[in-house]
Amino acid sequence: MHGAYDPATALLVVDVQNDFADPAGGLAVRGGEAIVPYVNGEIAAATEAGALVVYTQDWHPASTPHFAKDGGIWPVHCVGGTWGAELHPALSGDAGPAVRKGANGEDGYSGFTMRDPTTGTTMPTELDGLLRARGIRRVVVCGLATDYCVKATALDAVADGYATEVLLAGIRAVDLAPGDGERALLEMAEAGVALLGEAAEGPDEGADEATAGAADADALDAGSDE
Ligand code: VGL
Ligand code: ZN
Repeated sequence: MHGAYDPATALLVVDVQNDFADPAGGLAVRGGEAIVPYVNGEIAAATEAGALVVYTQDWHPASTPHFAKDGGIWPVHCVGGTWGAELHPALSGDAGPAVRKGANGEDGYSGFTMRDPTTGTTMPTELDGLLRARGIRRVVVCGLATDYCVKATALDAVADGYATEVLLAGIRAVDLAPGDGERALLEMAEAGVALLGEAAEGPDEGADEATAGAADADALDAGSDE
C-alpha cells in the first residue's frame, strides 16, 4: 500500500545507506535490502503526487562517541564520504534533498535533531526548516532502522506538529535486543504516529507480500469477476 501523497506531504526516506541496507554493511540490518523496491515505489508515488521526498543519511566522523571503539555502542558505520554512508545503489536516490546528520560528531538518531556529545545540547538539523519552507504538514516515514532512526524521526515529527505516518512494509529493525522493533512500534503508536499497512512476514521477505493479498476468499472473488 502507498502512503497518500500530496504537495503538503513529505516522504522521509531514513538512512537507506549501504552500511545499514547492504548485507556486507558495517551495521547491516536484517532484511534491510528487502525494503528497497517497496521504498522506490513510495518515492515514485510521492514524486508523482507532488510530495517532497527527503533522504536522511547517518553521517559520522571516523571517531565519535557513537562508536564502540570510542566509548559508544555501535560498530563503525556511515563514516561520511565512505561507501557505507552512500545511499544504497538500488534506491531511487535523487528525488529530493538529503539531510546528513552527525557530521560534526553529534550523536542522536532523529532526522530532525542532533545532540552535541560533549555539551549534551540538542540542535536542529535543516530538516524542519526544509519542510516548513514548503508548507509541509504531514510526513510519511520509511527506512532504517525501526528501533533507532525511524522511531526517533517519527517521534520528533509528531512533537513538531506534523501528522506522522510510518509505512510498516518499508522499515526494518536492528533488534539489538529481541523485541526492540515491536516495542518501537508501540512507542510510536502511543505518541500518535499512524502505523500503515502490514509488515512483511520475515525480515528478508518482501516478495511474499505480493501474494499475501491473494488469500483463498479473495482468489475466489477475483475468479468470479472475470
Ligand atoms: C542508526 C544505529 C546507529 C539508524 C544509526 O539509522 O537507525 N542506528 N546509527
Ligand atoms: Zn549512527
